[in-house]
Order: sequence, then structure tokens, then C-alpha cells
Amino acid sequence: CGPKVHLQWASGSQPVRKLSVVSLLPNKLKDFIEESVRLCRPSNLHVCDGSDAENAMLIERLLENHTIVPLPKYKNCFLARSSPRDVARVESRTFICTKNKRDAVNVPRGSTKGMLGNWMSLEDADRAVAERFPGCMEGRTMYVIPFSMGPLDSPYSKLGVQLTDSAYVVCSMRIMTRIGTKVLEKLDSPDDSGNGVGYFVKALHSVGHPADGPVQHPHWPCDPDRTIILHKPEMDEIISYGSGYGGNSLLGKKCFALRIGSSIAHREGWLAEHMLILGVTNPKGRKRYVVAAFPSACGKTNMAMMRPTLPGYKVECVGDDIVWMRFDRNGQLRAINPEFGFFGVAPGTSRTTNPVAMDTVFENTIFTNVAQTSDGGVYWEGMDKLEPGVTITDWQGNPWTPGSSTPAAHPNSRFCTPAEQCPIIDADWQSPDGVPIDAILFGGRRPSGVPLVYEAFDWKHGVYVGASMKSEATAAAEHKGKEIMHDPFAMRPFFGYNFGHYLQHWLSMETPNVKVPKVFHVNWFRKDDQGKYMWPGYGENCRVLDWILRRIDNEPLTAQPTPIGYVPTRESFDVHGLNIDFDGLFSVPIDFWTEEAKEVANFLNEQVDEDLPKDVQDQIDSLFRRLSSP
Ligand code: GTP
Ligand code: SPV
Ligand code: MN
Repeated sequence: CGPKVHLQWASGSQPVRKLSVVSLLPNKLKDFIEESVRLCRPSNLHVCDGSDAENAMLIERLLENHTIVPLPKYKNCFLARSSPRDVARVESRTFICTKNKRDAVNVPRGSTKGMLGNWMSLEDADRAVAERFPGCMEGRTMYVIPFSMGPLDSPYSKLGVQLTDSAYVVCSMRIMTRIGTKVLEKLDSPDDSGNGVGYFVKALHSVGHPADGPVQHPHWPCDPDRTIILHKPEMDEIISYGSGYGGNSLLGKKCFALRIGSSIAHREGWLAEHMLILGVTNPKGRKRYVVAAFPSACGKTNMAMMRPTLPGYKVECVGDDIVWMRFDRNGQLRAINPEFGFFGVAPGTSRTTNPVAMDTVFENTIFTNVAQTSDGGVYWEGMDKLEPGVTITDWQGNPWTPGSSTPAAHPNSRFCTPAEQCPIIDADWQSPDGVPIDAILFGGRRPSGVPLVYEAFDWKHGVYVGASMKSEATAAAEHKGKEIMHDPFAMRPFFGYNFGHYLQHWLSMETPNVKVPKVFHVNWFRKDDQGKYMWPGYGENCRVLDWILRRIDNEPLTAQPTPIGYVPTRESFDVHGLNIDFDGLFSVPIDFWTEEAKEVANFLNEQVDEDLPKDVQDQIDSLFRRLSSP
């Protein structure tokens, strides 16, 4: 018999149905809560209804604890300063736990270290939980967050319930997902994919208590020495301990929508990907939707909110980080954004680079680890000029001046803001049937060798292009420096199952009954000999979209073949008004690509070994043939 738990309800909010006792909740949820309460021993239990009153109560609590401070310059905005040891995703402590190792991760050849995910046995996972969770919520409230990934009326959507001891997480989850009583009600009806009544993904989260000694930052409790993030795709379960930071703690996002999601998608025949979705209308009024996979901090949010520089173009945003997509009965690929908000990189966001984000984030937003201005606003590197007389407090709470040797905002500081506030949010962003997708883009930070854009020859080649993706490391995870890392499909940290099986799954999407979209690779980050970006990027990236649309429309004389794919002809790519080195930007240096192809082949063969699909091996072989007789 567990401890006595005091049930709290937000004052003034009445749940639609009376759910004031846990025993009235659906059985599976009741069991999950009771089991977790016995383990974590919280002092209070609060089932979230998602109401404004509840949110106001939680914000009040966070202010009292100094977890957040108000930003009076804006409406309903707050700043959280995390522990300096809890500022990004921790990939090295993120595990997929399955009965058989090979279901979760590829098995590299020989003694090569696996680079595409970490596996842990179910027994070791249980041990890790037993070492961390007993009593971890003592003195705290356990919040129960029923949430939906995707619109509540969409057959694409999936439900989850997160238990957490962090009010910051509740307030952030309320921005990033659809939460509350409506979700609880839906839990009482059958799941659309035949999982039965009451199906949901279980997500347990605690910020934790350090094993020895007091919490270092009382306003941001965490346990960085023992942080661990476990996924059990066979049970649709997530268990996260020790971190309050975004990707580690907002479990609907990377843990559910990508890791558990990709595994569900594998079972059910669809795709869960680290991609933005945008709608683009050309000057003739023809609207198309495209998705794009770039690794973390490589430009998804910026592209999804692009303000096109070419006259007559319009870009609208459906999502900036995650897509769930499938082919419909007519063979058309359709995608939803399973999220409800944006958890975007702050540094580099400005009136010139991303004016749409600037028009989105100054209301109802929780900022984390940005700097604060003396007039109650926020500041970060690359934002705008500082107003005279305004002083700055950095992300750790220390005085800061433009001459300081450390950055004002943490490089991975973020805004967490409701998607519906985006001035260019697409009219169909919550459409239950999703939006039709006509192109898939892959891309990364490639300082040399990789042209601004190229097009894959066909679907199978497109799968190779995704598999061969590489990018400079960024601050979004714990990696140091700017090493160029493999990041296939921008999913390296997010695969929920064996990457070889994932490749096979992508290949299997092409059937006689479907129209596969064209696949492209883009690179906004090529540099010249002086180390300067060769391409202005941001709004000018619409010129690349313009070319892609011409390709989709099968306009003649728009492309020429190279060994790596089609690149634009000079006539078909609009550089009007730009001062750029066209040849340098689009060149495909054969020596570079021969080395690149060898390195990628080596990587795929070593890492994926026996699980590498024959079709991908064939692509590797054909690329070598094309490179040796260009
Ligand atoms: P996650 O949220 O971590 O998945 O990142 P993201 O892929 O959404 O990246 P985001 O759009 O936030 O961009 C990350 C950084 O890249 C920011 O500092 C941007 O200013 C910068 N960036 C984005 N687009 C461009 C571009 O076209 N050119 C250049 N030079 N920089 C860009
Ligand atoms: C990313 O790192 O790709 C993000 C931020 O979008 S997080 O939610 O922390 O994963
Ligand atoms: Mn991301």
C-alpha cells in the first residue's frame, strides 16, 4: 500500500468530467500513476487539466522558487536560468532498451564503436531506475500531464502521459504539446491505430536529487552526474532522470516523437523524422509543401519561418522540428507537425535573420539561458544592437558587457513559444489529414566541397543521400568543437531502432502505389578561402526553393547531372541582385567527392555492416563508378 497522496486541483478550473480521484482515471493510467507514486514518493499529486488558471498557479510557484524571473518588457514572458551543467541534450546517456540489442542499434563490424545510438538491456535499465528513482520526488509534487502529439482529431496523432516533478516542464509541455482534460477524455476512446482503449506512451521524468550532498542550484534541481534517458520501444515507455533541459525533459519531443515515434512508425509503416515542414507559394500562386531534415542547430526553425526575398513568393510554417508522415490511399505523402510550439535556438535570431521568429517570441514565451537586459527584456548574441544605457546580465546571472570573454547567452539557449503565435503559421498546420509533401530536403553544415543544392537521381539515391549526411557539431548536444560528424537523416541522436532497418524502411516506402517525392540536398554553410560564408542564407534560401519548385514542375533545362546528383543550370537558378561566386558555390570537386564517398562507404560498412541494405550498397558502388568516369 503506497503513501497517502494529496490530490490538488488548480483553483477555479473544473475538469469537464469529474476526475478528482485517481481511481476514476482509465485503468492503465491509474496503474502507471500508482506504480510511479510508490517508486518516487512525491508529497503531492497534481493531475493537469491544461487550463489558464492552472498555468498561472504553476508560474507563480516557479517565480517563488526563483526558477524563472519575469520579463516585464514583454507580455507573459519569463526567463529560466538552468544549472550550468544542464544546458543541452546528453547523447552519451541516452539509451534504447530492448530485449535484443540488434533491434535497437546496428552492430558495428569488429571492435568499431557504434556511433548510431546506445543500447542498454532491460535488466540494466531496471537497475538504473532502482538506483535513481526511489524517493526521488520526496518533498515535491508529481504532475500528471496527459498530452497529445498531433492534433486531437487527427488519425496520425498519438497520446502520452508524462509524470514529472518539474513545474517548468509542465509549463513548457503546455506550450510544446496539447495537454489536459481533452486528452484524458480521448484516452477513454479507442486509439486510431488499433491499440485499444486507453493506449498511451508512458513517460516518467524526475529532475532528481544528487546521490551525495545538497542540490547545487536550488532554483534548478538536477543530477548531472547520474542523468540518464531510457527508451523502451517494445513497451512504448520513456524514463528520464536528472535533467530539466528541453530534449532531456520535455519527453513528448525527441524521446516520444522521434525515438519511440520512429519505432512505432517502423511497426505501422510510416515515418517519424527530424524535419521542418513549410508551405511555399510561387508567383503563379501554386502552393507546395516541403519537408527538410537538418541536424540540431543547423537551420530548421529559420527555414520554416523564412521571409523570402524573391518577389511574389510566400512561405508559411507548419512545423520547425519534427514531422510524422505517411502515404495516403492515393499514394500522396502527407505530413503533420506533432508539436504545438517551437523550442528554438535563440542566438543568431534577429530582425534581419529571422524577423518572423522575432514577431513570434515576445509573448507567452519561456526563455531558457538567454541574457537579461536591465529594462526587463532578453538579449543574445546576434540579436540586435543594444539600446544605449541598457546593461546586461548573462545567462548565469553575472554582469556582462560586449567586451566580456564569455557569451551573454548560452549558445544553446532557447525560446519556448506557442506555434499559433507565428504570424506565418500555415492555415492547415493543424489539419487532421496533414499537408501533401512534394519534396524532401536533407542538409547540414558543410564548410567545403558540398554545393548549395543538388538533387538525387531517384528515391533509392535519395535514401543514400540521407544516409551520407554529415555536419559540423553544434551546441545542441554535449559535443565539443566543430568536428564534422556523420548525422544520417539528421537522426543520429534520435533513432529508436537499428539504423540498417531504418534504411530498409525508407527504401520500402517506394511501391508502385505511391508517388515518391523528389529528394534534394542543400548546404547554406559553404565557406570561401577566407573562411567566409559563400551564400547569404536565411531569406535568400528561397532562391533554392524556387529552383526546387521548377524541378518538381519538370521545367526543361533546369539541371545538369554530376556524379553526386543534378545541380542547377546557370539559367535556371535565380541569382539576380546577389554578388556571389556561382561556380564556386555549385562546384562538385571530384577529388573531394572521391574522398568523401570512400569515407561514407567506410562509415556505412563499418557501422551498419550486415544490416546495410543491398540497395544502399548498390548506391555506394554506382557513386564510385560515376566519380571515376565523370
Ligand atoms: P534545433 O532546434 O536544434 O533542431 O535547430 P534548427 O535546425 O531549428 O536550427 P536553427 O534554425 O535554430 O538555426 C541554428 C543556427 O543556425 C542559428 O544560429 C541560425 O542563425 C543559423 N542559421 C540558420 N539558417 C542559416 C542560414 O541560412 N545561413 C547561416 N549562415 N546561418 C543560418
Ligand atoms: C535539438 O537539439 O534538435 C532540439 C532541441 O530541437 S532539444 O529539444 O533539446 O532536442
Ligand atoms: Mn531539433
